[in-house]
Amino acid sequence: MTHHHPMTVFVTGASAGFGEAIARRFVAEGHRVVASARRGDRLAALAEELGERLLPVALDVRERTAIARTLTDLPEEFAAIDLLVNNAGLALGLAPAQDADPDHWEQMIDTNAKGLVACTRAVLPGMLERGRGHVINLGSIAGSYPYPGANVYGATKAFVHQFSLNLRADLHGTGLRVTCIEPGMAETEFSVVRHAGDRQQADALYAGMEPLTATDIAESVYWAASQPPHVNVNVIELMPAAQSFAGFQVHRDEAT
Ligand code: NDP
Ligand code: 8X3
Repeated sequence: MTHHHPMTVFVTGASAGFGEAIARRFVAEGHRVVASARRGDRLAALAEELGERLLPVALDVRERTAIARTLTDLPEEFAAIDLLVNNAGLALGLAPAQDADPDHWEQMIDTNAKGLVACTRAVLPGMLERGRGHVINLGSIAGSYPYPGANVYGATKAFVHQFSLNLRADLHGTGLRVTCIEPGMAETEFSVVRHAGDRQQADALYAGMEPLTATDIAESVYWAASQPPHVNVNVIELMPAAQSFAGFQVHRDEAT
C-alpha cells in the first residue's frame, strides 16, 4: 500500500482531536475516509466541509453488532478498507484506584480495549481477502510509564501496545501491517473529557508548555501508512519536547 493509489481509511473517534485531524489529513491527500464516532452531528459538519471523499458514520465502538452493521452497509466505494485507524478512546478521571469510579473503569475498558479489538476483528477478514491492509492503533505513553491516577487508563493502553504486537505475529506472512502510535501530552478534548467537562482543570495541564497537537499525531499516522509495503512501522512513541521522565517516588516514614 503506497499513496500512489487512493486508500480507503476507516477512522474511529473522528469527531474530535486526533481522529478529526487524521480524517482531514487523509482526505487532503486524496484518500477516502469513513469517519466514525458517536456524535453524528459533528461528523456531518466535517462531511459538509470536506466533501464527498468523507463518509460520516455514527458509531459507538462499544456496540459490536453496530460495527458489523456499519461495515455491511458501507457504500461500494468505501467498502474495501485499506487502513483502519483505531483511535476512539478516552480517559475518565485521575482518582487513585482506591477511590476511582468503577463505571469509569468499565467505560475505558469497553472503549479503549474491547471496542478496539472488536473493530479490528470485524475489518480483518476483508483485508485478508484482498491481501492488503494496515491497522494503526492509538496507544499512549501511559501504557509504558505509570503515573498516579492513570490506573485503568494506562492499563488499557498497555493492552493496546501488546495487542498490536501480538496482532503482527498472527498476521505474519499475510502482507498486512500493524502499527501502534503512542503519544504523550497532546491538546485535544482529551483532558476536558478526563475532567468531566471542567475546562479550567483541562487547560491547567497545558499551561506554560507546548503540548503535541492533533496535527502532529495525524502526521505520524500518515507517515506510518505511507511507507512502502515492505516496511512495517511497529511502534512510534512521541512526546512534547517539554515532557520527559521523573524518578521513582519514595515514601518515607515520618518518625525517622
Ligand atoms: P478527544 O477527546 O479529542 O477525541 C476522542 C474521540 O474518541 C472523539 O472523537 C470521541 O467521539 C471518540 N470516542 C469516545 N468514545 C467513543 C465510543 N464509545 N465510540 C466511538 N467513538 C468514541 O481525544 P484525543 O483525540 O486526544 O484521543 C484520541 C485517542 O488518542 C484516544 O484513544 C486517546 O486515549 C489517545 N491518546 C490521547 C493523548 C492526548 O494527550 N490527547 C495522548 C495519547 C493517546 P464521540 O464522543 O463523538 O464518540
Ligand atoms: C494521554 C497521555 O500522559 O495524559 O494518553 O496519559 S497522558
